[in-house]
Amino acid sequence: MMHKRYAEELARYNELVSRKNRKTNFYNGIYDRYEYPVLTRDHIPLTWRYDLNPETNPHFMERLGVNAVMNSGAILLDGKFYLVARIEGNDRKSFFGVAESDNGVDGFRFWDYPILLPDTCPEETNVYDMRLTKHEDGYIYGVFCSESKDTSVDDLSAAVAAAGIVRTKDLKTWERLPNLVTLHSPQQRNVVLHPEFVDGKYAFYTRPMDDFIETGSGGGIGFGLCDDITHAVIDEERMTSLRRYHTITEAKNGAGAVPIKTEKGWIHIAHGVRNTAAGLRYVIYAFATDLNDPAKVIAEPSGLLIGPREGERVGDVSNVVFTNGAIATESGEVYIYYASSDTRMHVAVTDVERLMDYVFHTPGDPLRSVECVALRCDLIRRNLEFLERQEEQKENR
Ligand code: M1P
Repeated sequence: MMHKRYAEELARYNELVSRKNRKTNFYNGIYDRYEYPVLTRDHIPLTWRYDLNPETNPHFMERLGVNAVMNSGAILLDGKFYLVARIEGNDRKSFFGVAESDNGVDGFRFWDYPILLPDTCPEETNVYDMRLTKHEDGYIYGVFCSESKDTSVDDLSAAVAAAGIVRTKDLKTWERLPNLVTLHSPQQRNVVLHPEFVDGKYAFYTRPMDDFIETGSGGGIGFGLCDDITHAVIDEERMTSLRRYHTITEAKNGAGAVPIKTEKGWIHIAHGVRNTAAGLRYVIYAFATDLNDPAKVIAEPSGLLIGPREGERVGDVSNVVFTNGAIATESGEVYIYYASSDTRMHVAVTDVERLMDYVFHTPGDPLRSVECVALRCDLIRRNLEFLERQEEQKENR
């Protein structure tokens, strides 16, 4: 006999995972937002949380609760949309689970089991934020943060972040490779594998850090090459998109989705962090790098592409939007998956044409208020002149 509450909870779960999503009336011409998150903690199957046997769980209690579903890698395989989500248990440990949808905006359902990674790293305590790269070598790589306790200092919270690497062909069987070694950066998070070889080598976007939270001397998003992905070692890290004073990247930034190849350059969707009286504020921004030299920034629009809005502002870590996955389809649609406030997953949908227009034609940040307002006055003047010309033409007709 099932517990009487099971049918009720199952009905609620089924209703949630079959709910249709729809565009909101948010408008900026760049992307569409969707009304409902694509994944939340309530999308986690009941079998992952409850013991369904009334003999061992007479009160139908959650035995292994889930606190949040967030920062997800994304990939399109055989026409289906897959998210490898970061699932955080009530115990604060994160792990990965594959959720699948036919259309990328709703209907995401987790597979029967989460991913059980090969346990090759005994000191590793936590794993999160996997980026999925379909590499030209034929593998799908997952690069994620592998976090361990920092035993070199007498501080219970001190941790070390490194980039863990796994690879697969089907998202089912995962081979764990040794963690990335960056010879000149003590810590790494937000590492992304570039999908193509560069000068015959594997290329990674890195985020050099002196410390677990503070990037310290790390000047922004780095880029490094390595010969052998099965023992990935990066010596030199070149800088790509930089942190800058009084911008959205002042405190730190980090690569997000695997860059999207376009005819004019690689488009990167990343995150930038600034400090506020209420703590760190995370937003999503975009930039482009050269097709032949993916470390060289060739366009960087000013400011944020996606900021936390309305309910997105509130969660476990409020005032955060964060991306580590986007999908560009063959027909040119782009699905940007982002988490809000380290709590739930959303999608913003655009296309390559609009993204390119945004990245290559939005003015860069002049870095000073007086120049920003001059830029805006110039836009207003051109608009007023344009409107005047339209009026004149109407009168002359
Ligand atoms: O809490 C916000 C984000 O903080 C970290 O990002 P960063 O390394 O740039 O500080 C990550 O741990 C990320 O998971 C988290 O969403």
